[in-house]
Amino acid sequence: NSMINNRVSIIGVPLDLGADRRGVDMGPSAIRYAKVREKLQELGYEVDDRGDILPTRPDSCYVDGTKLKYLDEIERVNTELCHMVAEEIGKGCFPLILGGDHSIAIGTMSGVLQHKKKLGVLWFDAHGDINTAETSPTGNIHGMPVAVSFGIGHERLTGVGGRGVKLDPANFVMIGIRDLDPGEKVLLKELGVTVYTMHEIDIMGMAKVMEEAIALVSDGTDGVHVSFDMDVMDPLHAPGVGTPVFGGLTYRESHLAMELISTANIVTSAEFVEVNTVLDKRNQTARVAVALIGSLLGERVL
Ligand code: B3U
Ligand code: MN
Ligand code: MN
Repeated sequence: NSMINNRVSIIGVPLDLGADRRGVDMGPSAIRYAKVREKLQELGYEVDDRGDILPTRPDSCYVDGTKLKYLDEIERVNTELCHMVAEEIGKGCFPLILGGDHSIAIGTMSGVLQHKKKLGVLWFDAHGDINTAETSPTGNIHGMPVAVSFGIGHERLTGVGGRGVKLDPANFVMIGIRDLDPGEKVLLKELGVTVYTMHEIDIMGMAKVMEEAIALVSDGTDGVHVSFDMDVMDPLHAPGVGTPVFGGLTYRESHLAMELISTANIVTSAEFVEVNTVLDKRNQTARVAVALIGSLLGERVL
């Protein structure tokens, strides 16, 4: 797989403030317990586990008179993550980020953007994560990283990694969506983001969806990031997530998607987020995440 360097750097981000709910802070540990390093080594990668970026737990939730929760600490952690991701890519390593809640995509994507100015993104999620302070029903920042990556949102978040380079909605594709807030629907249409909801997946099948999605994110881009929120999967297959939504991807559809991305040879960074160990069953969701990471990075049955 030529797009993927044979060196993978693992970065854990045990942040749960963006979800305002305990449990996802143990995601990186759970995924390590499920032997992510061993899986990657089996596949022939040289793995450097850079450890965790450690958040602190502030006792005040609100700052600056905004309705965004834990803005200070989320900005700080994402700024550190941004630098670390940029550093690993600079060394020629493939960054694999383990969450943590999905607000960490702010740091991951701004870090990748330091090197790949025309980045394509495949966003797997039950949710759109494209809220702003105005549209968010919760004030939870894990529902906002997509907006932030387009330069829309609180300046302390859009400022992570510098104001200059942002993502182009034309190269941003969402897959598996089935729960959008009213303001998110408006913004998605306004920006022209391509969204494959569960409806399209049911009608077209995952193979066709991925064929189109891969074409869109590779067209004129210099890299592709895969952001995988475990809640894109059906709760039957991934019960350990903070906000489960019925009617999601099966185990097989998820694997097929990862295998097709791997075969297309386009991926340059990835993150797996929202594993909630408190709600999980015998670490099932973390084990599924590791299996998907394997498929994304080249594992095949035969
Ligand atoms: N859209 C809602 C709920 C939500 C978003 N992401 C997750 N849940 N995991 C919000 O809070 O923005
Ligand atoms: Mn998400
Ligand atoms: Mn989600």
